[in-house]
Order: sequence, then structure tokens, then C-alpha cells
Amino acid sequence: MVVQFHLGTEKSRGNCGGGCEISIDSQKIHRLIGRAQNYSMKVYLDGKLVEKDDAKVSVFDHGLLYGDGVFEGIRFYAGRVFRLDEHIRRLYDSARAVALTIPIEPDAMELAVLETIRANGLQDGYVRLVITRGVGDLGLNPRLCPTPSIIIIASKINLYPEEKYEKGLAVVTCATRRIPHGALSPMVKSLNYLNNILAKLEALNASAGEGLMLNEQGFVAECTGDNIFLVRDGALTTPPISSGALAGVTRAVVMEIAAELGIPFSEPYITRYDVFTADECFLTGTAAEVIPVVTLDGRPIGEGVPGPVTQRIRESFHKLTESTGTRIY
Ligand code: PXG
Repeated sequence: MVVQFHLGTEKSRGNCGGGCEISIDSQKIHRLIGRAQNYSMKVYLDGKLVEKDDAKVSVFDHGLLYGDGVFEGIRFYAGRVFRLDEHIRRLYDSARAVALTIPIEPDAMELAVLETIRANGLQDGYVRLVITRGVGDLGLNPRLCPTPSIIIIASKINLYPEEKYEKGLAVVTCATRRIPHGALSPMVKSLNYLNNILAKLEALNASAGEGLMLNEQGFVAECTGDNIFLVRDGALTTPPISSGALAGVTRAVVMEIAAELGIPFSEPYITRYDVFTADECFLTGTAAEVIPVVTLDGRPIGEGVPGPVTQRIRESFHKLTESTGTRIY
């Protein structure tokens, strides 16, 4: 006897054939499947691979108390880590910029990333690498935190729905300005993401796919978790790092692709005017990859649909993710 259940959001009913009815809460099934999948997730914590439930840090860790630490988000595709060297380099640069000495060398960190993915038997997914200042006391003083902690989580990633890649995102301008270089360099991928989170809330409140962040002078910096690119008259632009953009790894990949495809590229100061009058717009990020933007603040960009240059760059990007990277197995 085969009992089939349709997994919807409501309770599903099946007939067991003998007159009895079985009622199953489909959300419970999804939770159980999720739990089974995550059952033996291994997390790297300070040199050891431990079960997910045992991967814990102290409440006195300054990463928690002050957001004192740095992180990276890295993708792997088809058994290869995409741009691993670049991500590890940025991690060590972020740490150096906040005077945090990571207790292992970059080469050992790369091996630890690969080992963590292998321990979880994953082919495609996302790595979150976190370095915290470590355990200290209830004061700010980082010198009282002798040992930074290293956390590596290898998991799956939630993408934008496929529809957004085909139809494009709506973006709104956020009132929250990008943190200025004089306060904390936006180049540092620090554990203190409140600036971006507050902007993200504004985007969510407006039901937009992303939020555009301006710097204190009103120039476009980036989005809350992605870099921004414009296309006009066949030429590609993105804001310079000095405008408050993160030196995105995907941003650098897109620059390489532009050079390869012979697309003129520059990094001028960009304003909202430039976005409104662009032919095409797209965002780049490890999580989002390359995703078209079709409106800013409700106004269509170009034709209001994903454009041909964006499409060409997306295709080249996917070719790279499929065919390059550091082998895991
Ligand atoms: N700007 C900011 C502020 C970011 O946080 C980027 C640009 C793009 O950089 P990369 O190197 O990824 O091309 C980021 C990175 C997430 C998530 O879960 C966000 C990022 C990376 C990974 C996951 O939203 N943002």
C-alpha cells in the first residue's frame, strides 16, 4: 500500500486504504526533513570539527558583546570553492585593519575551509567564516581577549527565487547612510553589520529586493549586501571603494569579465541620477551572484527589464563558477 502526501502549507490528509484517515502536519515533515539533513552537521571551532549542537562560544566573547571580529561569506560550486584565495586575503586584511591577529596562517585557513566542507560531504553551498576577538571581560579592551576564535560553518545557501533573476529586483534608496571611512572603514567585513541591517530593514519595509545605500555626501556606495553596477551606452560603471563600497570579490570578477568581453569599464562617483538614467543595473555578491535591478524607488531603469549586457555578464559569471575554483575533494 502506498500512501501519498502532498506537502503543502496546510495539513495534508492521506487515506491509508483501510478506511482510516491519516492527518499529517506538512510543516512538521519539512522540519523533520530539515533536522535529518542537519543532523550531523560538523562545524569547525578553534581547530576542531565538532557537532553543530556542540559548536558554542562564550557569552564573554567580544564578537558577541561588541561585534568585535571579522567574517567572510564564500560560495562553492560543483565541488570547488570559488575565489578562495581572494576571500581569505580579504579576511586577513579585515582582521589586520582592526588589529586582530588570526592565530593561524592563511594557508592553514584555506585547508580548514576545505576540511569543513569535506566533513559535511557538500558539493554546492556556502561557507561562513567568522573570527571573533575572543573571550574577554565586560570592558571594551581587546587586549584582555588573548585568543581569537575561528568558526567555519559549511552549509547550503538561500538564494533569491529564480524569478528575481529572470525579472529583476526592485530596489529602494535607504535613509540609513553607509558608514563613513572615518568612523569604520566599509572595507572591513566586520561582525558589526548594524549599519547594513538597519538599511535592510528599510528595504524589507518597502517590500524591495535590496536597499541602495548612499554615503554621507549622497553618492551611491552599494546595497546592503551587494555591490552595484550600471550600464549606459554599452559601458559599465560601479562606485569606487572610496564611495563606501566593499571591495566585493564578485565585483572584481565582474571587472575581469568586462575586460574579457571588451566592455568599457570605469569607477566614477555615482549618484541616484545616474541610476535613474542608466540603461541597465545589476547587483553582485557572493550570495546574490549577478542579479538584475529593474526599478529604483518605483521608477523603471532603462526598459524596466533585465538588459542584454547584464545577461552576458551573468552567463560569463556562471561559466566561471562552474569551471574554476579550488578543488574540495
Ligand atoms: N557589500 C556588502 C556590504 C556585503 O556584505 C558585498 C558587498 C558583496 O561582496 P562579495 O565579496 O560577496 O562579492 C557584500 C557581501 C548574505 C550574504 O547572507 C551577503 C554577502 C556575502 C555573503 C552572504 O546576505 N555580502
